Amino acid sequence: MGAAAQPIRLGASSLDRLPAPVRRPAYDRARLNPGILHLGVGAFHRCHQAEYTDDALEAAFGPWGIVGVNLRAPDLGPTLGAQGSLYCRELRDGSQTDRRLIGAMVDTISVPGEGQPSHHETLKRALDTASSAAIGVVTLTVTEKGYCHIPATGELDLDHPDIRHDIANPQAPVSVPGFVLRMLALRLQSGTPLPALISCDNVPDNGSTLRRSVLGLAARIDPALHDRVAREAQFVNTMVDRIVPATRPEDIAAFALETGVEDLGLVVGEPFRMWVLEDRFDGPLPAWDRAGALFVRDVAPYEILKMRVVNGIQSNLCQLGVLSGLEFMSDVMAQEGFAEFAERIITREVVPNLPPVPGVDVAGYVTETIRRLRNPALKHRTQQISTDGSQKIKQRLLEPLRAGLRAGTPCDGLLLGIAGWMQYASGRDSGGQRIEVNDPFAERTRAIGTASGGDAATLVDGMLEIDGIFGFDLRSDTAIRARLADNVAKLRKQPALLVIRDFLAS
Ligand code: CS2
Repeated sequence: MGAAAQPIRLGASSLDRLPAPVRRPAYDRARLNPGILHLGVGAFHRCHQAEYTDDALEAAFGPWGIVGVNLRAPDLGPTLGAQGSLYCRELRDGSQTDRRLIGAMVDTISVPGEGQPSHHETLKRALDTASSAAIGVVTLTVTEKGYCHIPATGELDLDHPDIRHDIANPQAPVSVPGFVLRMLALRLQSGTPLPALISCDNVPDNGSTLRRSVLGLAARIDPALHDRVAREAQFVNTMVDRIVPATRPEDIAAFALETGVEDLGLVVGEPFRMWVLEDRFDGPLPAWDRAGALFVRDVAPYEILKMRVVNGIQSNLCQLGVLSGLEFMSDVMAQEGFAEFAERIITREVVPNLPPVPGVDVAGYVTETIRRLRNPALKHRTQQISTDGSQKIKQRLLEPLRAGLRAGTPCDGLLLGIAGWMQYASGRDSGGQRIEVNDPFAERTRAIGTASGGDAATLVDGMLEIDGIFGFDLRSDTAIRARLADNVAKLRKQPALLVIRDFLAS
């Protein structure tokens, strides 16, 4: 192949064209049978649980191939489907790159939206697979909003259009809780053992939240089914961690240029990874423990640590980054002031109120987190992290704030991050220019922004009235309202970077 030759598409027949430094699975993929069904095949799953599963298969081979199911876009057909479910993951740290072919995924099913051709057949295929005895594990990364819960309370949102749909049509669900419930119903009907239900989203008590959503729906559909699911289904809480930005066309192009192979399923992440699972499922699981996953009795301390430190910094700074016109998280962290601000909030405002985390040196964890977020090779868009902020800020910013208020520790940096979210969610940057807000609450928050007519206190009051995000406590705290309004006013007067520098100087 000459230098200008077209790259060949990744797939089973082109594997010998992948250059040797791209590591391949050490097990025989031809012998791999499906055993895991994963809901929500995005970049994160492919770079996290699928890699752990590949490691587990190498350590102790078993029937743990992954069938990836998407109930929402993207359609995996043109990417993974056309590649026999093969793809590579690339880890980047500064100038270091490590590439590996992941073999654990064996099939994908993408269900087109309701009303689209083949919706019914594909949904049936997904449900048949999910309820077959071969599948012993169901993992999920469906994003926070996939649970259809009310962020402030964790309860199923019965007004959610997809939930309303599934109450009326339980046999043809469109929501994630509806799909899981239908799968459980089919298994219970046919006497097929129930799989482990393992949520891998950044949702507080993710497994329990899934359980609440599934049971909330079951209660509306069939009380007897509700009782059986409540008694028999095992929902596992987990903490997951690895930064995996959305893959960009530039990443795919660079991979093709350097390897001669085009991989439309490529994912790019950081070397760091962590997975902590609640040790509560009594059936067989892949040997994820041999891949470094930790099985513990109580995941909560790990989850709180991760959500308040790693995600806490991301969600504090991403909106301030968008307001400052900074595209990537690493650009934000490279600006003088931002990284120091992050470290200061975490050490003074968050760490003092964390529960003890067994086996983790929290100070070292914070230093490592700052290093990870500075990694210039990761192109993690501030807009991507800001997406669905309404579903994220409770666990990342509001809970640490509440803990700080209870303990009497400082919380000025947290308040600045929350004010940043409010300004961002209003749909205008500091200079009054329109910004894109991609969030289930966007219509409401933009309307609050417009109605406030530029008055910071009115904006803050309007936002705090959204009890689905903020609950009821903060709106009655006049001091907090005033401090938030002061921060919003500052963010409107000057660039976020200057506000942060003032903060650091104070
Ligand atoms: C990010 C996370 O977009 C986001 O919400 O905060 O995806 C984050 O990168 C991961 O949780 C890191 O483990």
